[in-house]
Amino acid sequence: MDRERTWWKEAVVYQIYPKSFNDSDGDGVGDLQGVIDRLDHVESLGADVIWLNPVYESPQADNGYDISDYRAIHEEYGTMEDWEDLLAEVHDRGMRLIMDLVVNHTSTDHEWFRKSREGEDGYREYYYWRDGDGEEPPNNWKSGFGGSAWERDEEVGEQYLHLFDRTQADLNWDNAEVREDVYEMMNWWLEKGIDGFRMDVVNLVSKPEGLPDGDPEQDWTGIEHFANGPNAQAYLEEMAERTYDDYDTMTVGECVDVDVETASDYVSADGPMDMLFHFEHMFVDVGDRWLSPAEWDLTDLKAVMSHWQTELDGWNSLYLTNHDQPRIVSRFADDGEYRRESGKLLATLLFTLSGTPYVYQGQEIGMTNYPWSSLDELDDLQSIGKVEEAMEAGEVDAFEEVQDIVRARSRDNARTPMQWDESEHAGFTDGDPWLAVNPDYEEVNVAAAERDGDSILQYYRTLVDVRDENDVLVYGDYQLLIPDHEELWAYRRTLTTDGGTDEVLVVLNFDDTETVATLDDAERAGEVVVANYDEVPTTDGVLTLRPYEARVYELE
Ligand code: TEU
Repeated sequence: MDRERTWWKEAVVYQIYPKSFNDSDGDGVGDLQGVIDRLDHVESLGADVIWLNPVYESPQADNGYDISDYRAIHEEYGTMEDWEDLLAEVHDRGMRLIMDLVVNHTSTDHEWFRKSREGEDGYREYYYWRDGDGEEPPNNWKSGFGGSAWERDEEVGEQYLHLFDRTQADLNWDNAEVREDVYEMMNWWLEKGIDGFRMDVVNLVSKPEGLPDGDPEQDWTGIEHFANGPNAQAYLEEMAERTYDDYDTMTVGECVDVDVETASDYVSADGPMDMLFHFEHMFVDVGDRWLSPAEWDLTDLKAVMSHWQTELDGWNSLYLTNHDQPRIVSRFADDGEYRRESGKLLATLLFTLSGTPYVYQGQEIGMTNYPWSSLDELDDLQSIGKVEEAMEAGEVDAFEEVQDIVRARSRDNARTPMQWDESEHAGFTDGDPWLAVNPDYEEVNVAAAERDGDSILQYYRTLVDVRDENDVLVYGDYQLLIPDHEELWAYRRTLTTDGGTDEVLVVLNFDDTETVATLDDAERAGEVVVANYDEVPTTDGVLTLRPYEARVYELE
């Protein structure tokens, strides 16, 4: 483990999805002034860095991940002045701000794509245009949102590649002009004083010569070709050299279909990124297709996370959800009777593993998945695309048939408006919210959590302090214990410095029943550092944990 002390290793990152965070002008859509108005909440949590999802000019087909102008702010979110005020307010509070960098693709409304369609000098090669065979696509690659990854443009008479929505055309990074324009744009934002980037699907930017067909058995056909392509490492290294390497920044790359070995090339000490988001733990409950659910076992989740804890040559990012994933209490624990204990249990996991923890808005109050009951209620291109694809294939006749899967898996679960209080629309807006507010908002909201000294929110604040005060939780080695236990996740963290060796034991019960285990380490269990139940009984090696109980002990 690379123990060199660095601010972003000791940081806690709070992720804000501006469209759903807080609406200041009553148009039902969150905005930048709304973020500024709620910075006290973020600061009070003890967050050090804010990751802002895309706020750039965009037709909003994919809620901002379809950018039409990288140097302008989306009108519904406010103005560049509002953004500059936000940056100043964040810095005045001693926090940092990282922006979302979306350069694998642009919106088809972007000037580059318009010039490319018109074949303006040199712009045609900014994207992937191919003849294809009449109506047939040039290859069998699929879009991550369902359907073919190719769209025919009748006027151009050719097809263009889009690994996501047809309004998100993939940039041709093999074209040095494209890379130059991207680096210039990044330096423009760095000069404005941002503290880094979260980089969207950044390991997809290099596509192999000839764009060969993919294995049709793959749910995302072609991924073995367009993920970690032939020049991905080289382009990321060039990007780092030409932009953020000259600044005191933090970079985290979203990398689909990456394993520990490839990831180590990207984030090792001399790699082009500080950390990355992998998806291996995000697929423990996903079958071979998006629409096919799979029962998940704790032993699988433990195995995946422990592998990254011990085998990554670099620094881990720690996340259990974000704007693309379901709510964690609903997914990994219990969002009913034990929602409070579950929220705290998962927080304990996130703050006691080695790496930088990311908290997604609403996670700190234990927000839950939404009971979607029709396709019309949904906004997320991926959920809608996957259901429509199955309907077109005749696999699904009615929404009811896939309702449970959509309720469990839809990205919209993470995008329902933030729940601030018990007032109408959960205090998110005085207008009509762009997406439905979760009906549990009268119970699950920030105001109620503030009034309740034993709330999940208060527990997050405690964990932030505990992590600040215990370097072993940041820089310590990780050792999984009882790997085959199906209800308990137990591990030891160990840090040896000149001042001696610190050890802590973390024990987490992922079951809704009392669970007993014998742990040698528990014989050395000393002071309780933090726990999500009051009265923690002493132990002589035999541990009896209550439903969704979490305990962190100092080891003597
Ligand atoms: O997501 C990439 C991506 O592949 C995820 O949407 C993935 O499909 C999902 O996590 C389910 O497993 C990024 C952004 O985070 C996402 O919001 C965008 O829609 C997408 O890229 C295109 O920019």
